[in-house]
Amino acid sequence: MATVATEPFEGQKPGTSGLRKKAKEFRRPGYTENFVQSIFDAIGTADLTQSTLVVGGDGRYYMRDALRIIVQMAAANKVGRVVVGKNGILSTPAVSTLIRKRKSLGGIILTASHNPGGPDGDFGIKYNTGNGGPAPEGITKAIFEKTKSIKEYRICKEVQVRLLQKDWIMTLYTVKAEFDCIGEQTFLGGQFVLEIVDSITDYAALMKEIFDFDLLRTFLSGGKFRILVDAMNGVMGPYASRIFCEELGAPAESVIRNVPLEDFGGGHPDPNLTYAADLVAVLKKGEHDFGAAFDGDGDRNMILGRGGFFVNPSDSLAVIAAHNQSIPYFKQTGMKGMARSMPTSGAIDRVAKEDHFSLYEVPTGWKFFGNLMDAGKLSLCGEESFGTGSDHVREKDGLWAVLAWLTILATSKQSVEQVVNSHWTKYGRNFFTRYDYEGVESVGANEMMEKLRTIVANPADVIGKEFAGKDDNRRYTLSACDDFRYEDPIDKSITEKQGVRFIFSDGSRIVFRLSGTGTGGATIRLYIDSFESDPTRQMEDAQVALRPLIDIALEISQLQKHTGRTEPTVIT
Ligand code: G16
Repeated sequence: MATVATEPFEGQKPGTSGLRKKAKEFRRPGYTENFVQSIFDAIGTADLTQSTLVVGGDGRYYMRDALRIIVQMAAANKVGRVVVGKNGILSTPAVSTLIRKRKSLGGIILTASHNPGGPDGDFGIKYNTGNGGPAPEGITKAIFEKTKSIKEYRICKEVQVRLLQKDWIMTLYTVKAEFDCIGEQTFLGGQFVLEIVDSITDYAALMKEIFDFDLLRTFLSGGKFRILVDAMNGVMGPYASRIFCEELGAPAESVIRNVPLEDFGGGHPDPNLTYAADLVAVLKKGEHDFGAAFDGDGDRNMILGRGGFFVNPSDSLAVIAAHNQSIPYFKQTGMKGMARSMPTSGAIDRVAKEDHFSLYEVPTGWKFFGNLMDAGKLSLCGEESFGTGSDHVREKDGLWAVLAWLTILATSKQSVEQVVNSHWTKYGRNFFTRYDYEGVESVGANEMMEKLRTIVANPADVIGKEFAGKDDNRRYTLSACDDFRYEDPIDKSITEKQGVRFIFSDGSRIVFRLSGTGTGGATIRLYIDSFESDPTRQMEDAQVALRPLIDIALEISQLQKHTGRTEPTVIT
């Protein structure tokens, strides 16, 4: 057991979802150790000997080393038991499942989610609390404070972790009878237990409680309804193969890129139209009825229909909300309430209003849903950033979203496109788009945000002003603007500066914020949401329908002047 002297590293500040940096940064001697010790120091519980900590990640480069360090530091910090997925592999929703099932103190997730991996890619460490969800702001702030004054960390190198073999990922996924290292190993005279569990079993069991697997098996087996699921060489390959193919009978070729790779095969494991373009291209051939993709750690999802019909994540959430009673879990537990992040379109608001459910609007970040769920006020929520989930865990859950969609398709007997079109006919359509400008110089991006904040700080100067796009005669009158501020309805904590909003008299919204998950420069996100009740215009392309508001957003922000960018990196 050693206490090692150290000095603080600058900038160990958790962002939207944990600390994300280049893997190279985490590999600096002491960098990972400092952050992990700061987590233990911030937890502040004097006696951890009766506590369980769950640790796992998406298999990206550096995960094995980080896992070894965390296990050895947990032992040195007197944690009683650490539960690890086999060879470290656990999807983010699977970590949440295990934390809750084991009534753990919390968990540490090793992922940078949708960010690229490999030696030049990104890595991340996130602490989740005992409810299974990402640590709330109060705790992440406390962790950051500890990183600024850390003087020593504790590590116990006697704890040798046997699961770290050469070719560790291949060993896990190519050997069939692979559970030989599953079980408990005891160290330090019985004071520390390392328990290796199958990465999938508990998660799959939870899915079986939520959904009607008999219904889904009849729907998928025999390949009558053809699905294609792209795991993007992230953590989800084994989960998707086990659940869609082994459990539900879809043909083995229904899951592609299903081997987790340290560098995601050189790809960008972000399920959107740009980074999952290959899947979209295959769906366009019209040979499949349904397509889906997951991100690196399995909490995000993208839904496609026959011919590559794209379901915007905000619409996906609203559709699941409208069909919630076709999902056995919601039938049993009741729909306690719905929520979305602020930039997410108002599509779900219309379902909540029409069907009389409470609707909450929180800042970007899954951590903001946790308190509402714990208080029994929230069952279903989602974000425009391809995140959808429910209170079955405290993370967004990509595979859950796909099973929800398959349930809707199996019960409604409609195609994806028909389900979405009928939804728009009933509730109206919220056109939505997001423009991402990735890797922008931080100086220009910050300048732009400051200018926007100055505008909204003096609303009287702009409210009532009329705006129009370049080539369009539609006029939009500004009715409100602000920098989104959130008061948590449960613990009353305040979170400020969560996105600059311009709201027009017809309800259309333009929102600007900087991403809190990137690692290189800044990423500007521009979100546009506009409701269309006229059925003759609802089938229009979102980019065409929103063109005037996009022009207005670029004009108000002077984005090109501040960043030099004429085009976004990703359009959703
Ligand atoms: C994380 C959070 C999400 C958030 C997303 C994007 O997702 O869990 O709640 O919407 O980041 O955040 P930003 O716009 O700040 O980049 P993930 O999948 O990256 O963990």
